[in-house]
Amino acid sequence: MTDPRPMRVFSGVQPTANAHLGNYLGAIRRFVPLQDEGECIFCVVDLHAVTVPQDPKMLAAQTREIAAVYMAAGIDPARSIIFVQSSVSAHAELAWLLNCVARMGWLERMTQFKEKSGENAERSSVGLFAYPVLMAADILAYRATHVPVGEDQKQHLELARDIAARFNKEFKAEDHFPLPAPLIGATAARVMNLQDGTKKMSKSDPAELSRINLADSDDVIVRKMKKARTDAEPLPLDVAGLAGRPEVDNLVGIYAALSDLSKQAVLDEFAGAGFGVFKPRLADLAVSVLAPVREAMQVYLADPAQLDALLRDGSLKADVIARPILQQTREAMGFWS
Ligand code: AQP
Repeated sequence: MTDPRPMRVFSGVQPTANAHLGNYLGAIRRFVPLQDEGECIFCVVDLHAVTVPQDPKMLAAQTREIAAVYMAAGIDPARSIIFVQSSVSAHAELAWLLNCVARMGWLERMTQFKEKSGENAERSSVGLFAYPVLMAADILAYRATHVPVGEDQKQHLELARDIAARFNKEFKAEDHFPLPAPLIGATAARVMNLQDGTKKMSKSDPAELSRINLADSDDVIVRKMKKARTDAEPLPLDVAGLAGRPEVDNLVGIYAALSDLSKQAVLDEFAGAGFGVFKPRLADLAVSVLAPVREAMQVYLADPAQLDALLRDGSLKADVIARPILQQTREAMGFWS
């Protein structure tokens, strides 16, 4: 059945250091064309960032950096709402209400918590455990219908749907929260670590060579591509030949996403070639796509007062949408007001 509601898109990126190629291809770049399809709300999710330790001296700068990345990538603050999560209190308030709807067992199944907490689950913050409920609140505070994310967030999106459905049922408020649909890209949904194709590219990996940061200079991009791990075989004829070669599969996927081609189309061009040929072409392509984004980011970051004014304006607009939805949620739960 076609969803009768107008499309409202919500997504967020954490202001942890080093926004990278995975964030860009898996999420941020895909936000841009959605501006032609529906109302778009893009958030710098600083409340998520502090679920792991952040340097208080850096957090505000990192927040501005993600806002600059959004605009440098092509999100237009005149058409879309760009704002900082902690500046709209409905996120934290709704998260508490939804914490009382979500079940412990649901959260215990979240693989990202297991990965991020590792051996040390007992020492992790309660916030890291409850993070997916805050993410559900982020989305449901706007009754968003569509959420563009990388594949790593798919499980959290399913949880947001479960929380919405349980709320609607428990409080007999059918359709109070729409069930948000994930929008996961066909290519680069999971960009992998350049040194280990079995791990996703991540901001928190201590190895700089594992990722390409959006702030990297052209020379650094070229060097990281050159040093990306591969194997001794040439590129295969077809996609089936990428099986069991995760690093090669990843580089072909990155090339495909950067050039808006399928992996097969990339292989049609490079089948039989060695990495001495492929890597310089990939590096040139990455530089041609990422350099304009980096340069535009630098322009936005050079005027923090203007950036802050845009973010404040975005907060006001976001609050106008979220506040009544929070109020209706309180009423459905029977709170005094
Ligand atoms: N490797 C990736 N490939 C494709 N998409 C990715 N995303 C993240 N990594 C990849 C998508 O980027 C968006 C913003 O991510 P985030 O800032 O919320 O943080 P994350 O998913 O936790 O990303 P990181 O890099 O792994 O951060 P750390 O290391 O701090 O945990 C999301 O849509 C995400 O799917």
